[in-house]
Amino acid sequence: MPADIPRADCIARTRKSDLVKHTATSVVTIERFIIEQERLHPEATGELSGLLYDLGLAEKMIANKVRSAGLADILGATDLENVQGETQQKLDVLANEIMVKALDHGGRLCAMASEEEPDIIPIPENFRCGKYCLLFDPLDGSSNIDVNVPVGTIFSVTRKITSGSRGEMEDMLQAGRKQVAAGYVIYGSSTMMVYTTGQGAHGFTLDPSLGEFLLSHPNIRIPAVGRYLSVNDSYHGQWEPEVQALMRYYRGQEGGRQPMSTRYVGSLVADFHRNLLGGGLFAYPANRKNRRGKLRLLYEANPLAFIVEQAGGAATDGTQRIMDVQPTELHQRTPLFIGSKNDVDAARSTLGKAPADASARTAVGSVGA
Ligand code: AHM
Ligand code: MG
Repeated sequence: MPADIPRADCIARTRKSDLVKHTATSVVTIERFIIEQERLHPEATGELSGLLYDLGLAEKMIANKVRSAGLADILGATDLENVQGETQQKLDVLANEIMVKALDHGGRLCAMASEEEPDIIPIPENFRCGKYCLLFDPLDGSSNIDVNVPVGTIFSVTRKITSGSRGEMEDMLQAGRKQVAAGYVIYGSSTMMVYTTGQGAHGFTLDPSLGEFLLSHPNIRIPAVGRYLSVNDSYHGQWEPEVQALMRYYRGQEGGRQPMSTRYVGSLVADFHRNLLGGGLFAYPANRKNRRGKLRLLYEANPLAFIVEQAGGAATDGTQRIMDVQPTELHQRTPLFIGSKNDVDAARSTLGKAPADASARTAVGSVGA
């Protein structure tokens, strides 16, 4: 077995029947996995698979840039132009450009939207339009780059619903439950991609020697009760009393819950990824200054909600399942409580009434209960 390939028997929270069958002469690449999943749908045209490959390429390109970020700064310090004579750009702008250029010409998309751009990104007139829409945050947590903390890319794919030849705003403003695929990449100590097309959430680790994402975490399942609480406590004084009470519950100060351990990287992808694998809750509540919180519904909350639900978890804004929220604006913000199901249910039963996911039947862990 090549040294960098994760060993199947080391993978946590994977059922025995899902163990990855990498051998010295055969590996499960993301491409092979996508093809095998596509075979389960005889009606599939291959367009979504093609889109997922293109995303994988864009993400490998971004991973390269992120890895040399410190170096680029050193080189850039003496001369703010790169070798091609272009002005050096901030990494989040670069990541945005990489995504757009990798995905605008494949004939699979009708339009894109990015956290980095104010309006819809049209497909250039000289390229064919496809049936999917792509929404993304090209480099989440980019304020952490200077201190070498993991950052990530998050993406969401929906179907075109308008009848015109190009994508329109209506195509972008679809509720999260309409997503056909979603994923994220974490540029951490290794680069990992986790994605779903609605048939479970699966993780792939980039093998740098092969330049390929290899299946390392099939069928991820998030524990129902979390170990970790990820929240920025500095907003405590600005939270409503119900949110303050909810945090006391998570910390075991009231309501009889086993106290959670606080872990907050300040990079959503990194916090979410840890909680997905180990069990936990990420919370970015509304506060008195930001009545809708900070995170973006379309680029951050929806795709991560799709993944977490596929892994057995849940996501709510406090009153509504995230994937049921009808977006009205491209850059709409939302409060977010996402992760282990029982802990998300506690947020819902404390802050609102509606179930956090379609299958939620029981109100678990209401504060003070
Ligand atoms: P960004 O998309 O501009 O990077 O902002 C989102 C980031 C998340 O990654 C992170 O969870 C959050 O902002 C941190 O915000 P705060 O510093 O208010 O805790
Ligand atoms: Mg972001």
